[in-house]
Amino acid sequence: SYPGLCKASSGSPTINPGVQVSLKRAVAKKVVELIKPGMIVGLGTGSTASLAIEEMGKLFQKGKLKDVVGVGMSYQSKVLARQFGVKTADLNDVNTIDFAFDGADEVDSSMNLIKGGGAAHTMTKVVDTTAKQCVIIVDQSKIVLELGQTFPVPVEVLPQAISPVLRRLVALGGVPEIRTALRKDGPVITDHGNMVVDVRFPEGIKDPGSLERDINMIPGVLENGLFVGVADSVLVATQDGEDISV
Ligand code: ABF
Repeated sequence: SYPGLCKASSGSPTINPGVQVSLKRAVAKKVVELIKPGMIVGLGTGSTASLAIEEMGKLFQKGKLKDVVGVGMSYQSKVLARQFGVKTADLNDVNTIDFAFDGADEVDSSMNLIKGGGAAHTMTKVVDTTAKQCVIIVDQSKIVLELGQTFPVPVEVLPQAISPVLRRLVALGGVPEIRTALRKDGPVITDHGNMVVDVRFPEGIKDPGSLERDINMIPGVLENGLFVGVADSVLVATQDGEDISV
């Protein structure tokens, strides 16, 4: 259960798009308050994390966030950081990540996540798991009773291995579909040159941890979008204005 929070829904909750944007903005403002001077900060990707990068930029301009450095988790977050004036470094040039914020596609009551709607889950998992503290920022529409109810599990796959990987995903009980670009005439290609397969599990995802491991054991799979035990806290913006940590 979610104390004081919206009820978890068993389907896709409807939320007015205008309201949703203001909820994302609210939770983005909240998370940047947690950033302390001198921190190396993992910069998440997606529309909610982008708003947080924008809010960081405003604080930089005011001379706050002294000696803070951001590490982008995707091209999108790197470009935005530069655009908003957030100082950046590459992951390989820092010794640690003190704090990371990131969005998610689904969150369950144990703070397990599905991520990867933006096809960036491989690097986000690297940065989120490297961070000493990983805070997920979402609006209430992302809260679910069980992972996989509204969103498939994204899997990044080496293009040369796509056929055997699809067969192995079916053997795990999945219904895989190669993600195509908006124009539907080609596959989505990740920042790393790979394909993304979205996998639905009609029988449900009863044990996200073992499914996460089983998918990653398939040769040719780079990483999947189940994030089990990665989030240290989740900030949820709700329509009644409360920000609640799950
Ligand atoms: C990234 O952005 C992804 O892991 C997730 O797919 C997505 C969430 O985006 P948004 O905040 O736009 O809903 O964090």
